[in-house]
Amino acid sequence: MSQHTSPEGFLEQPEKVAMELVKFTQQLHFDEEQILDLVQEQILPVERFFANYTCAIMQVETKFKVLNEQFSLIYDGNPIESIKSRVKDYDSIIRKVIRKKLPRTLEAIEEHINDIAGVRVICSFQDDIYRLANCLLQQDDVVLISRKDYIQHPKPSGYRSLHLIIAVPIFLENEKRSVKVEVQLRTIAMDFWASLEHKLKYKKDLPPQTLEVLSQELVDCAEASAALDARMQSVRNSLL
Ligand code: 0O2
Repeated sequence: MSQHTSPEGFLEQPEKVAMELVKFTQQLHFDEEQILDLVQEQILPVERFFANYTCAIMQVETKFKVLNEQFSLIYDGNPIESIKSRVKDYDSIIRKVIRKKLPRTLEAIEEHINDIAGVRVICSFQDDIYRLANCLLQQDDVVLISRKDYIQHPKPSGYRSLHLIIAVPIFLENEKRSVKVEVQLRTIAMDFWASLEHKLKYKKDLPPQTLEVLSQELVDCAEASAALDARMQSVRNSLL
């Protein structure tokens, strides 16, 4: 049987591999039911794999929604402006597998890629980011794997956010699993900046000189936006 019929093959090009499998089994004179069973057998582990991350996202989103409600009773207003979540798509996972020279197995991907599930929490004020992160990490079912503070230590690009890699339990039909989630906490200003800079990153057709000018402009914008966050925080502190 073709090597592409493994679950790893499905990870790369699921539709193409499924078609290949159908053609192959037709040659062996399987009936339609057998073909569908075979395809299902190959796809199921991949679907389960991604479903776990969707469940973990739900858990983490709920935790933040609860904290948002709680905080609104203590402080004036909700600390969270919005939450954006996503499960990383096939293409991005495979690109990362290649970049990190990982084996193309679900086990290796699960072990080494930490941002398959991503939850981005957008706050108005910087202090709320740390308050929310601390409350999340105090919960006894949340395990902190790593913490990167790009607010205190911005990237050379000007990127600022607080990143947490955590593991949370999900409860399935017959088992409990621990699933990793990347949480990015940032202010509205940090998010606005990151969205624009992300667009520049994927603009491949710019002349190098223009790219350099725009990158420097974005570094300046990041500094201006950090100053704005600090001023807004200070006004808010005076109102509390
Ligand atoms: P996407 O589509 O946003 O998910 P690794 O995750 O292994 O590649 P590392 O060092 O753990 O490497 O990751 P890092 O740099 O701490 O965080 C990666 C994610 O943070 C990125 O995800 C972005 O979402 C965001 N990020 C980090 N640096 C920048 C930056 O300079 N500009 C912008 N706009 N976002 C940044 P991905 O995987 O790039 O993609």
